[in-house]
Amino acid sequence: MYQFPKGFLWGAATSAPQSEGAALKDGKSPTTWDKWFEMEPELFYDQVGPENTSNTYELYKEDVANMKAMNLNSFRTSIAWSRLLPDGKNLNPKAVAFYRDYFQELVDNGVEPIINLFHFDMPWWLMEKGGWEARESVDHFAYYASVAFEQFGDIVKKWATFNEPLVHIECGYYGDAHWPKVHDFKRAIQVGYHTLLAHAKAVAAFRESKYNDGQISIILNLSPVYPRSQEPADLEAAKWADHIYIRSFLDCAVKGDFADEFVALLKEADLAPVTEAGDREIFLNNTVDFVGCNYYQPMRVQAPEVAKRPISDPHDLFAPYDWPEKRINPHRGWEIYPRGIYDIAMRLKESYDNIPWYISENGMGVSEEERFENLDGIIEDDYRIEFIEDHLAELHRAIEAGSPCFGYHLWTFADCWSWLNAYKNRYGYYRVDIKDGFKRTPKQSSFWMADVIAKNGFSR
Ligand code: BGP
Repeated sequence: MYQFPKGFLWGAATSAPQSEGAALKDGKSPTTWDKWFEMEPELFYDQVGPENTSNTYELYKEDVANMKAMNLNSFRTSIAWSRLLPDGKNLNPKAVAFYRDYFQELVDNGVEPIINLFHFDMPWWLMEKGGWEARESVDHFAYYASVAFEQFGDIVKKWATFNEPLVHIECGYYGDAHWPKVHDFKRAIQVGYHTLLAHAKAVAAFRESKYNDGQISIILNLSPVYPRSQEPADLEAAKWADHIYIRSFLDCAVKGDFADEFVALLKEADLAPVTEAGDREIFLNNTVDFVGCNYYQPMRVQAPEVAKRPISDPHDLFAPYDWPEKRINPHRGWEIYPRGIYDIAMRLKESYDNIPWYISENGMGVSEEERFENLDGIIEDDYRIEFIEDHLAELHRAIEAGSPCFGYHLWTFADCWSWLNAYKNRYGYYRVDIKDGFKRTPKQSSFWMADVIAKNGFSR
């Protein structure tokens, strides 16, 4: 029997831009996603855009009732910045009413809300001023954060500032999957620096807010790095992947500082960001109370074929190599490696001073999932149950070994829209039929998970 600690948080996660719909309704101003879809709809799978996400804006009460039926005791979503403050300054009363009602509904049904402030959804008005590249974004974000704490802090006691800021930077500043799709690692570093400063200033705003009796965190994609071999060149590549993808944000958010070695590398490579006097104190004085860890797959790293110094694109570290043990989810192309969850759990315990943390995302995306529908109209997602069991078993092992993990959230509760992939890959405990008024139907995994939660564990 895999028995989990008393009070363990069982839940699921989504985000405002991926689930709310109503992208331009009731005063919300456009984000980069809304504008990008307007400009290049053909880039989005089946040309389904952000206005068509799962309509939680209207259906949240039904979702919360379903969460209750599934025994979930926690749930993460985000606030849409451009809904709450459409022009960055003035409060949208309809947004306040919506979020207050949504969050209260969760609490009233025994589902603890964990509310995140930024999930890749940059307001367009701010993007036009340079987005995260412009230092002024930092103060705009800190203001937005202070308004959110003020408006919802009586209901919400667990907060996050950013979801996977590194993914946003990787895909938008040295990749093509997020706006503004530029390829410039130096600019990416500056964007990362401003994001971290915005995070730290939001933490400061939280500490100063009148409802500071809660806790605040950051949600990071933490994929453990495994070198191809113990050869010095592969170990060197793994070290830099680890600095860039794990330590840069984690060290700063938890310890309030960057690794000296990382700072030296950036300087040597002429990649160091522009900073201002006083920034260091802001980082040092505003560390998080807990960490959210999104874990999907590990990072397999090897030395680039041609050693490049300085690193101009970290993707060079992921040169294709067929790892013998690789098990791939054929739908999403991502590796399935449950052991990675144990390794990152122990790393958080050992290198981050026992910081409390939880799995804020883990999950398996499957395309054309209606293939697995049975005669009763239920999707038999045994592959998802197996995926969750395998990861929970490894997580349990880490908890037994002392890692202070307090929860497990699946991505996602009800199938949601996913950026350029739109509804291609489904992740939810609930199916959402986008052609039938976003109708929700439980999948097999939701019944299985309801039982796991009731027993606070499972046996296999
Ligand atoms: C994470 C994001 C989510 C979600 C998830 C699944 O990186 O935080 O927003 O999208 O991945 O990935 P995808 O939808 O790309 O398959």
